[in-house]
Amino acid sequence: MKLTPDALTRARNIQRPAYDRAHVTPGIVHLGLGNFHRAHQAVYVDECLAATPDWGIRGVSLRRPDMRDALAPQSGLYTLAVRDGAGTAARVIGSVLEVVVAGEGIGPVLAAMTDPATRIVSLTVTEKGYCRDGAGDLGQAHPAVAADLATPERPGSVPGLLVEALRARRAAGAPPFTVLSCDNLPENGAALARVVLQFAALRDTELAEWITAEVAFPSSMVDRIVPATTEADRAEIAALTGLEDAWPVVTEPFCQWVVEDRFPAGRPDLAAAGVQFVSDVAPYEHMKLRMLNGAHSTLAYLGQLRGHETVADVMGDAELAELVADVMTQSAGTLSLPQDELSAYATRLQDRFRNPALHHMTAQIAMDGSQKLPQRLLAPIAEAHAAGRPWDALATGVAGWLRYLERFAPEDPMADELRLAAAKGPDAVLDLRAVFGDLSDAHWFREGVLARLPA
Ligand code: CS2
Repeated sequence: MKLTPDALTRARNIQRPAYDRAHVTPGIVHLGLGNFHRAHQAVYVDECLAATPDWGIRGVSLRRPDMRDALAPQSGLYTLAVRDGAGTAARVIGSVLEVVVAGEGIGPVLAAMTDPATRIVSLTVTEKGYCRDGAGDLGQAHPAVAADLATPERPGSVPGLLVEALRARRAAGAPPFTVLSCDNLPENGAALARVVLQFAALRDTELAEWITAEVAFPSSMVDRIVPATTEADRAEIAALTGLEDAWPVVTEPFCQWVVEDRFPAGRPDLAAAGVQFVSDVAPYEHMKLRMLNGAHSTLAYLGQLRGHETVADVMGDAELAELVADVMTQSAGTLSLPQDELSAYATRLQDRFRNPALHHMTAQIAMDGSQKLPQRLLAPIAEAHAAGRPWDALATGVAGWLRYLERFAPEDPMADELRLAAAKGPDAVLDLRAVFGDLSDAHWFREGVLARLPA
């Protein structure tokens, strides 16, 4: 039986939406409708729809049609399978109402974003979607940005798309939406505002001023480990529920969302669904990016080099498990939160990494290293060094990346440059200022990293 609203009524072992989907109307447009969004923000929104049904989600796939093709015959429904050593709990999420594909024509995407009912545009477009240069400014040489500056009414980049939608809303006299970044970047709201405002200023300075004055870009820290879905997942979930889902999503029990409470256009009651609203997200973002993601990147590269397929496999390698713990301790040393809280966080993270049922692939985390390393490992290295604290475990992670680049073909927006540099040797990779910034010139840094290159 294929998953459809009708079939759902006959399924077993499954939790169903606690509201009537017929009454749900869209209030959010989400850019980058991938597995992460479906296991995270869409679940929190699902919790809110019984009380406030006017916050349904219209999802946007930026390029590929495969998510739309999977979800459209299911009326947007999909299975969330939460897995740990004790088993799998299945739940059907109903908050995604439809999916549109930007690559097939930007018209429907802009129509959704300019609909006055849309009060939040949220994003999971990954680090590279922000089109930043090494200093965090809009990369004007970025091909998608250059194309959008030439034909701004048909945008293909994320900054171009947000600016065009905001321009159209302003022209129509409609209030703006709130722009909610859910990507793994420090101060992600401010990072996004910066590229959006720079793009807007290149188009029209008055528009840039209006965006500065009227549009809120709250920051948020998102956390849930979400592996890519496999054929084995599809089969296991069909066997459990009796429903064939074209694209279920598997995740861990842990889930966290810390959000800066700045939503002038309103928001669903996400606090009731467990979201933490705070005035400053930065301490949480730094903690998560350095302790979780920094350890993740380290174990991904070292794990790949030793032939470990999954995060749990790496945690079963005593030497690497110790390195992971050291990365967490050394990055915790750079953070301002109480150290006992941070050590409890580290213990919990290591338990999450050991989840035997998740099959989180090291190859998945190894992607896009050039975009990830600066905030995950390089910033804490610079700070630890300046404070005279240890940073050798963090340097081992960077060294792991250098070795990985020599032996694997990286999936990375800088793949060509990385391949060329890696062919010349690790020193040439360390010369890439777009990744390393001023650390490229720091003798202590180069020496510390090169001394830790794995065999
Ligand atoms: C991972 C993250 O792929 C990666 O780079 O480090 O996706 C990680 O699983 C999430 O940030 C966890 O919240």
